[in-house]
Amino acid sequence: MSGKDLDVAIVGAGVGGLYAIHRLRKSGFRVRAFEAADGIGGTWYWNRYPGCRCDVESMEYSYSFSNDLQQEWRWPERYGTQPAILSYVNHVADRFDLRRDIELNTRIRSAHFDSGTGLWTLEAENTETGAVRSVRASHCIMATGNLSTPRTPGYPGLESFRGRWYHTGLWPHEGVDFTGLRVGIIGTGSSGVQSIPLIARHARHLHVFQRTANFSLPARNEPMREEKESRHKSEYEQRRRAAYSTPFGIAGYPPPDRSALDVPEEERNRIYEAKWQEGGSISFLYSFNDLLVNREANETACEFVRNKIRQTVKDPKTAELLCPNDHPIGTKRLILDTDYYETYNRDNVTLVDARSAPIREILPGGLRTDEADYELDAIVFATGFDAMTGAMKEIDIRTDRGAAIGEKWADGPQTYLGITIAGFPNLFMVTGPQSPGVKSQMILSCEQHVDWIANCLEHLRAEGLGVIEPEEAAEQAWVQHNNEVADSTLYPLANSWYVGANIPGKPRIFMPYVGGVDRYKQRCDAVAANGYEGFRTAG
Ligand code: N01
Repeated sequence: MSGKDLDVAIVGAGVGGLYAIHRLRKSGFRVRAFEAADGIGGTWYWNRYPGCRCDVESMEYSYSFSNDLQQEWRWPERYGTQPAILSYVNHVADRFDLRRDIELNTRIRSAHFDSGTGLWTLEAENTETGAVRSVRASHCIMATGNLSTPRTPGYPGLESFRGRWYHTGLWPHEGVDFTGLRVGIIGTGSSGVQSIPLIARHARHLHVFQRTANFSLPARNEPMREEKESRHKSEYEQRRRAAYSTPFGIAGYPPPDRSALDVPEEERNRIYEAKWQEGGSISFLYSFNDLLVNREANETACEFVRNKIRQTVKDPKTAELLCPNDHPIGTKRLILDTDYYETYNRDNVTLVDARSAPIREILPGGLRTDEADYELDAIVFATGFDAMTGAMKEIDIRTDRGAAIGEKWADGPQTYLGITIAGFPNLFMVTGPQSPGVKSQMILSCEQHVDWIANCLEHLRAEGLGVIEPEEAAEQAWVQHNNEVADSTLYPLANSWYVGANIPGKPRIFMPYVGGVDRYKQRCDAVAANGYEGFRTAG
């Protein structure tokens, strides 16, 4: 094919995009990644708020593609902090010489496919100069992330605020000194819950505006134990392989075989207590085999955690307000924290119920709810992201045959395997909607997707095929399968970003695949083994 600059254009240089560069280069493809930020790392580049840390353990949350890398890298703590993970990602980029194929400060504004030439043309804007140029590639990989489009509620008056305001997902690189300030934080998802204890240590006063209480478990972070590290490293190969046979892509947790309802209350609570002491979300959700599918079983775990909150938080009114009661535990991302509930025992922290008295406007000196005015010097929006579809929809992706991503996904995402989209030839996503990405160890899912895509491109090259695109019927069947799997669980009951509930007007569709990494990978492998079943190819 003539007139092309690249075999594969990769959009995004987070953990998925970086591995795509490495893997596709190994297969001999000419690749280049385009990244809007002035550094690599995606999520770990942008989310620099105090307390930002991964909720998957360090020994798991890393690449598996190089045994030397996983043996040599030392993780200092049980869970990686944002700076630790970002330095790991930078190490990987240097070690595998990835930077020569990355263009920073480059935002892809549009991607148009021309069926005549069989090429994608991407409009790449230099974020520093505003200069725009075109890049032409046979294939496009969108490694744009699921939680990469921060959203701030459109309260009137924000522009009049005299203090400083921040979004956790766009945190200033130089950090923020809250010493002596009256701070308000809006949002109590993972970002809010992680940052609240740290902001509270420095602020003169911290008001937490909570619309919905979430379940949070103690992370039990600690310095990495040497024996744990060396045991894990000696088992890495088997563990990584075994991870693909588990629902969350993490090995080492024996699957439970009992219902929570088959166990007497005292024993059940002993099991929950052991998990609570151990720390971690998967181990807690693995207490029993029906916590995510049976409401009554789930309620036993909810009540255990509510009682922990009541025991920890001294003021009974505050404790009750912190007790989640609108969703089954685990159906929103289960949060891991360090001293979250304890923080409400500090004299300088006040919990405000933003459900019964919603925030109405930002004032020059603070904010106003239906009930009161609050004087604030700084506001932190921990209000989340336009998750899973936001980053794709921000790019004008279309074809000369009239397909446009904004229209195609107007009522929610439709994909085949969460990797490809009918109507959009030669376009791939890494951990897209309707894949288990966000419900798994994300780096493992990125590797699995990129490997699948690389194998597919090798197949096309070997067969002399220029174009691949999923059939409409295969896509519809996958969308339906996704919905059926989700509906067989309790997940759709929660108003979470999994269903787009945090974005006003976003269609309510359950977006992640919750059938498990194990089932999902088997399906992806079978599709490839059956000659890319469900796909149309052409020369
Ligand atoms: O965002 P969220 P996040 N007025 O959407 C509230 C990953 N992550 O950035 O529930 C008042 O979860 C909103 O309230 P409600 C992880 O997968 C991982 O915290 O919509 N409040 C909610 O409380 C996570 O799930 C890690 O009623 C408003 C909060 O803002 C995902 O990122 C760390 C509001 C948003 O919570 C997103 O987490 C951090 C309004 N107008 C993030 N609008 C780890 O690895 C929104 N809210 C540990």
